[in-house]
Amino acid sequence: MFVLSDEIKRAREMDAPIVALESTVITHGLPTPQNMELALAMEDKVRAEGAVPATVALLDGKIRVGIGKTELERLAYAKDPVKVSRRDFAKVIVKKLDGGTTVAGTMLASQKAGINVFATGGIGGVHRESYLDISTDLQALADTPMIVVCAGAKSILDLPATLEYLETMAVPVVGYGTDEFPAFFSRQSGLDVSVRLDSPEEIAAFAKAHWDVGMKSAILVTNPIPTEHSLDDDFINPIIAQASADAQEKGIHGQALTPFLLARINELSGGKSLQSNLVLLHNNATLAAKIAKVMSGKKEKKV
Ligand code: PSU
Ligand code: MN
Repeated sequence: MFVLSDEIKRAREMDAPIVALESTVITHGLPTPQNMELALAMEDKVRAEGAVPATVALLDGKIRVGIGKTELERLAYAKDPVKVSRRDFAKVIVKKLDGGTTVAGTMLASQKAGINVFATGGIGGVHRESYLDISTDLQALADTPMIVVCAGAKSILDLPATLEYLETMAVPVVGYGTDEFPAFFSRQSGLDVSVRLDSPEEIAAFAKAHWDVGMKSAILVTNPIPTEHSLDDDFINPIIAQASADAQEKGIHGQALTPFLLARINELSGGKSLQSNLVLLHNNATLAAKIAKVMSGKKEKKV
C-alpha cells in the first residue's frame, strides 16, 4: 500500500536527511503551470542543502513517498484529483484514484515511512466562515510527532482560534527568528508564538526535549516570509475579506473552501499573492532541509 521510491529507501537505510513535501499545494493550491514549477523548485531547494525530498501523493490508489518528474507532471495537470486528508485515504485506495495529500495526509504517510521533517506553505486551521470547519491538519499536528515547517497560516483563517486549538492540543508553535506568529503573506499577525528559536540546531534540541518527555504532538515551526516579499496588510487584508465574502455568498464549504479562497485571492491580487506564495514555499523547503540535516547528524552520532 505504501510505495517508497528507491531513492527514499536508500536514504532511509543510510539515515540520510529527508524532507517530506505535500501535494495538495500542487493539485489544489496553485494554478498551472506554477504548480509544476513549484513542485520541482521545492525539491531542488531541499537537494541544495544536501537532503533528499520526498513528495507524497496518491497515484492509482497507491500511497507514494518520493515521486519522479513524470508523476509530478501527472498530478500538476490532473483533471479531477482528490484532495486527500486523513479521512480520504481509504476512498482513494479502494477506488484507485489520484490525489494530492494535505498537511494531515502527508503527515500520515511520512510517519509510516519514518520521515520526521516536513515542509509546506500554510497549514489549515479554524475557518472564519464556520467554527465547525476545523482543518484535520490541526488534529494531525496533535497526534503525529514530526517537525512541520510552514509560514504560519493565512488570515483567511481565524488565527486566534487556530492558535488556541493548537495550545489545547499541546502543539508547540515555534517562531523561527521571531516572537510573532507569521500570517503567511505577511510577517505579522499581532499574535504570539509559544517559543522563539533562532537556529536549526536549537529546533532539533527542542524537538528532542519535547518528545523525550513523552509528548506525541508535532512541532510547528513558523518561518516568516522574507521581508522583501511580505505583502502589506492594507493590500492583502481587503482581498482576503472579499474572497471570504464571495465564498459565503456562493455557499462554498467543506474541502472546497480552502482551494476556493486560495484561487480567489490569487485572482483578486492580480498574481501578486502567487509570487509571495512561491517565495515562502522555497524558503520553508530550505529551512526544513537544514533541520533534517541536524536531526540526521544526531542519529549518526548515537550509533
Ligand atoms: N493553505 C495554503 N495553501 C494550501 C493549503 C492551505 O495557504 O495549499 C492546503 C494544504 O494542503 C492544507 C490544506 O493541508 O490546504 C487544508 O485544507 P482544509 O482546510 O480543507 O483542511
Ligand atoms: Mn476545512
